[in-house]
Amino acid sequence: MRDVPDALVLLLAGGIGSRLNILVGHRAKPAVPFGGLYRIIDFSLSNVMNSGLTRVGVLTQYKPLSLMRHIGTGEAWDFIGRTRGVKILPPRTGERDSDWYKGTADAIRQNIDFIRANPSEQVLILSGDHIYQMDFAAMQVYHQVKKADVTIGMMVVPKSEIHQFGAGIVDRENRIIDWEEKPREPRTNLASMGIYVFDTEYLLRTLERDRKEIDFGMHIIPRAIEQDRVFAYPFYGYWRDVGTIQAYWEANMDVIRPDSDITPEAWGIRSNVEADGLPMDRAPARFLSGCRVESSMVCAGSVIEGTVINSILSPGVRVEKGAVIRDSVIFQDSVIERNAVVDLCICDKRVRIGAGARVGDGDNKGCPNVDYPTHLYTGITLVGKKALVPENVRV
Ligand code: ADQ
Ligand code: ADP
Repeated sequence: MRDVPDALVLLLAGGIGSRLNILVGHRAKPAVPFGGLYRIIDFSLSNVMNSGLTRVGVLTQYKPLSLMRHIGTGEAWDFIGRTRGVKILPPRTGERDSDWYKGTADAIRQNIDFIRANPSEQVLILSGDHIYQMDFAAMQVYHQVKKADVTIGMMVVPKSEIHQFGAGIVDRENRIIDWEEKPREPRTNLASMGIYVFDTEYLLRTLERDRKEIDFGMHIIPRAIEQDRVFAYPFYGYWRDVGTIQAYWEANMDVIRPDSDITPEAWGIRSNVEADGLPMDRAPARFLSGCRVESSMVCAGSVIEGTVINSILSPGVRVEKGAVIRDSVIFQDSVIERNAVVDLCICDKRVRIGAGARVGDGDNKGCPNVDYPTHLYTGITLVGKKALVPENVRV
C-alpha cells in the first residue's frame, strides 16, 4: 500500500450563499444548522479529520462570527496538538478596498503565506457547504498515481442540473480533456464537486503567474486542462451542494428517510456540541400524552405534546398541544404554540409560532422561475431567527 502524501487543507467558507435567504442573514452558509445537531461545515471538517489530515486553514469572509464560534479551537475534530491545527483565515482587509477576496482562487492567493508556512506535498481545497462523506486519502493517492498537477472530485449528476456546476469531459484514463464552468447547454453529466488536490509547487506557481485568474472553475481549471495534467477523481457516494433552499430542505429530508443515504453517525460526522449549547446540558426529549411523532428526528431538550410528521427538530423545540409540524426543519429552541400548524417550513433558532397560527401551505411546487430559469419557486416557507408569528395569523 502506498503512503498517503502529506497535505495542507484549505477550506473555502466565505461565499455569501444569498440563495439561502434569511438563513444566511447573520451567518455564513457553512454555519447554517443542518440535520438537527450539525452545521453544514461539520461534514467537511469531519471528512478531513477522518481522512487523517491534521492541518486546516478555513477561509472566511461573509459574516464569520457563528462560524468562528462553532469551529473554536478545533478540538471537536481533534485538530489540537503539536502537529495539528485549524486556523481561521480572515480576508486581508485594511490595505485597500480591493483586497476583499474576489473569487475562490483569489482567496487562496491571498493566503499564499499560510501555504508557505505549512510546507506540504499537496494542497487539498474544499468547500464548506457540501453534505457528503469522502475519504480524501484515496483521492490523494490517486492524484499521485496519475502524476497529476490537479485532481478534481467529480460525480455524475442529472443533466438538468449540470448548469450549476463545472462540467468536464474525460478520456479513458479519466484525464479531463474539456471543461465548461456552469454550461448553458449540457454536453456531459460529469460535474465538479469543487474539491481539488493540487501539487503544492504547481499551485504556488499557478497563483503567482497570473493575478487575473481569480476563480478556480472559471479561470485556473480551464487553463490547466489546456496546458497541464488534470484528472477527474470519480466519486459515487452521496454528495449535495446545499446552496439553495430547495436543495437544503431536500438534503434534510434525506436524513430522515427510512433508507437514508445520509448517515452522519456512521460517517463519523462530529459537531461542536459545547459551543452550540447542544445536548450535553439538556434533558432527554419528552413525549407527552397525546403526542404523535412519525418519520422524524427529535433532539434532546425538546418537549412534544402535538403532532410531528416527517420533520427534523433541533434541541429544545416545544410543540404544544394540538400543534402540527409537517415536512419541516425546526432549529434550536423554537416554540410552536397550541393548535398552530407549520407545514413545509424551515424555522430558524428561537422562533415562536403563536397559538392557532398557520405557517406554510404544504405544497412544494418546485416549478421553474420564469425570470431566473436556474432558480426554482418552491413552496418552502422560511421563518427568520427569533421571529414571532402572532396568534391565529396565516403566513
Ligand atoms: P460554486 O459553488 O458556484 O462553483 P463558488 O460560489 O465560487 O462556487 O464557491 C465555492 C466555495 O467557495 C463555496 O464554499 C463558497 O462558500 C466559497 N467561497 C466563494 N467565494 C469565496 C471567497 N471569496 N472566500 C472564501 N470562500 C469563498 C464551484 C465550482 C464548480 C463546482 C461547484 C461545486 O466553481 O466548478 O461544480 O463549486 O459545488
Ligand atoms: P447562530 O447559532 O444563530 O448561527 P451564534 O452562534 O452567533 O448564531 O449564536 C448562538 C449563541 O451564541 C446564542 O446562544 C447566543 O446567546 C450566543 N451569542 C451570540 N452572540 C453573542 C454575543 N455577542 N455575546 C454573547 N453571546 C452571544
